[in-house]
Amino acid sequence: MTRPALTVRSVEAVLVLVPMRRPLGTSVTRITDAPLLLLDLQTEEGVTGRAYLFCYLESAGHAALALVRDVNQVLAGTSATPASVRSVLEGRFRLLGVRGLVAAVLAGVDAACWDALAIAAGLPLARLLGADPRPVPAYNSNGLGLIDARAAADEAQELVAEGFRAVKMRLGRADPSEDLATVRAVRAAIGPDVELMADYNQALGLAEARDRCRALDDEGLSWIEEPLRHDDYAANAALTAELRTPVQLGENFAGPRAMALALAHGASDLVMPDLERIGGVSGWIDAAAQADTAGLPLSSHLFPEVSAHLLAASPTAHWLEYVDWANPILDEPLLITNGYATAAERPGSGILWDPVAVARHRIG
Ligand code: SMN
Ligand code: MG
Repeated sequence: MTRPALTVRSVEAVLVLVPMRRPLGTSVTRITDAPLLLLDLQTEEGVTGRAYLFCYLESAGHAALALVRDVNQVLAGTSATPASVRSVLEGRFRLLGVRGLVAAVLAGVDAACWDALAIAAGLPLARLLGADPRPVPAYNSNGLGLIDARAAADEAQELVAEGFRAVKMRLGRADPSEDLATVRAVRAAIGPDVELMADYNQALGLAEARDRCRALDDEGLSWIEEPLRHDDYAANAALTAELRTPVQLGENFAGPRAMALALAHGASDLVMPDLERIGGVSGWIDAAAQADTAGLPLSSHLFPEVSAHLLAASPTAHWLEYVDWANPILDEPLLITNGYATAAERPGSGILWDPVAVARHRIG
């Protein structure tokens, strides 16, 4: 039998609740603190791979923490390659179903495995994936929730002043004219040269989306994100065909097969998979190949530290979504320079915890 290069010793997790610098009000919920599950995959060889999950709700963080205990039980002593880890974990969770939170935990463990592999190889993750780390354009997504037009205009200026050439705002107010007025106020505040993205977080039905998105079609938005429920690919395709503004979908692609189905429907002009929902680094590699084959621009969702490596290695890389939510517990947060994110040059994905900050924010 071939000996594995790395063997899993343990997989451990810590749950932290990190206050966000700018609370994020979306069309469905308002988030003020980020529940992050910090994963450490230790190997017998002394290399530790790290990754974190964004759990959306504190309760989901505690549930994910419990799932990691099962992960640890079945992985200890097995090969730390992503393919082997996936096959062991898919077996463990098959009867429960590899979906939702279970799939997210598997994606996090996959990302931690890739981190360990890259550290063991002495390479930044982007190089392990066959690419040079290179600057990727980033938009500032830290805020611009559902706040009133004047506050949004001020906040948009602050987001640009943090060193970005693009920002994303949330839409989906009960009154469409308030959305339109806020888009115009933000545009007036940032000027014509800063790109502006808008995200409905699935707030609309098709008939309403037709009216509301058409009314925004001349506002110069770089994209309209998730106007409809994410998995009604036929409805998304109909809307995409009608609008001049590109439609963006992807943070809810539940693995590469869901993305393939969306692409087969022509559901959007642009795609933005999420590391935790697309299946970790392994899932992203599949997604990046699909976007390349289909000729679709590919952006990232959250997880800017790992996404900077992944986009550097993605042929149709478009925008990196920048959020600073993990910064308080990271030892060396991702650097943004002149609106570009550059993946860390140190081996791995560059994720290191700040132990003092982790202890301060730990809730599980
Ligand atoms: C979003 C992501 C995570 C939490 C709240 C809102 C949003 C985005 O959909 O794309 O940033
Ligand atoms: Mg979104």
